[in-house]
Amino acid sequence: MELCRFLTSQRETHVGLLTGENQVLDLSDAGVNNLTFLLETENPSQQIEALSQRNLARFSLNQIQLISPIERQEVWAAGVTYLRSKNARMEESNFSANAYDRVYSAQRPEIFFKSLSEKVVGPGEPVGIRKDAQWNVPEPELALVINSQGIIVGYTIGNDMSSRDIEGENLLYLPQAKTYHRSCALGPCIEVGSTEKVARTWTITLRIYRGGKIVFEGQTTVNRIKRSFEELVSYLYRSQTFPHGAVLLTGTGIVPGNDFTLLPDDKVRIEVNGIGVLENTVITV
Ligand code: DO4
Ligand code: MG
Repeated sequence: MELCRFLTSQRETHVGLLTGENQVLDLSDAGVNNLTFLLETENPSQQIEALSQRNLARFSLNQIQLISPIERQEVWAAGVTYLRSKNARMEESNFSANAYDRVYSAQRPEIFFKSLSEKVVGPGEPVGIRKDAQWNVPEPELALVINSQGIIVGYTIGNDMSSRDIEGENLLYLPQAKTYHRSCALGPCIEVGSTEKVARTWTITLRIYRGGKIVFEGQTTVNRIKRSFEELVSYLYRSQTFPHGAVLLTGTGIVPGNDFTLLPDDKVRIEVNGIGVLENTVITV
């Protein structure tokens, strides 16, 4: 079940359910104006299933605009959870190579703050590359959607945009490499009702287009994530509170070769076969 947020032609924000026929069932027609409220209920799948049986307004996708599927959730990110990420980062940084090597097998995972919800970019909106960075990449990641109790209630697609030269120069620059204007995209919807076992069968595919042609293509599977989702969430929620819930990006397993950098106007297309497609164009910020 794919929960989404969208703008109507009157620019009103509604909560919806994507249907298989390129349509959105308007859950706000049943009085649901808040997606977090649904995710905080005892059994979100059951609630959504009951709502989907009602005779509610429907829109076709070309009548509405999908927006970022979160409300007031903070966005955090786990790092170096795939072997590919550890190796790529050890290559980009002589200075910090040892840190990546150690955190990959350490008991405590790397978790860092990524974005406030109001700064998250939704489907179709531009993502940013920093004007003071020379080496920029998208990081296509499965994102866990977690309620205030620390329970995983859904999954979405995340793009953890990153400046490799800034991170590679010194690990203490990580917040500048990771958290800047338009550095986090989420969407197009939240898949509710899938277990971790199911999510681990999903494939993540990244395609980057330049002038209509593919300039990079890569694929990985969620099952290559070294740590369990429960383990990552338990560290995120330790000595911490999230009254509106949180989103946790689970790390990247796809890193383009060291000679690749994003350019303005590139199109980044991330597909997770259990969720959908998140597509954003790159601009300099
Ligand atoms: O250690 C730096 C960031 C790691 C990261 O974002 C990832 O592995 O996806
Ligand atoms: Mg990342």
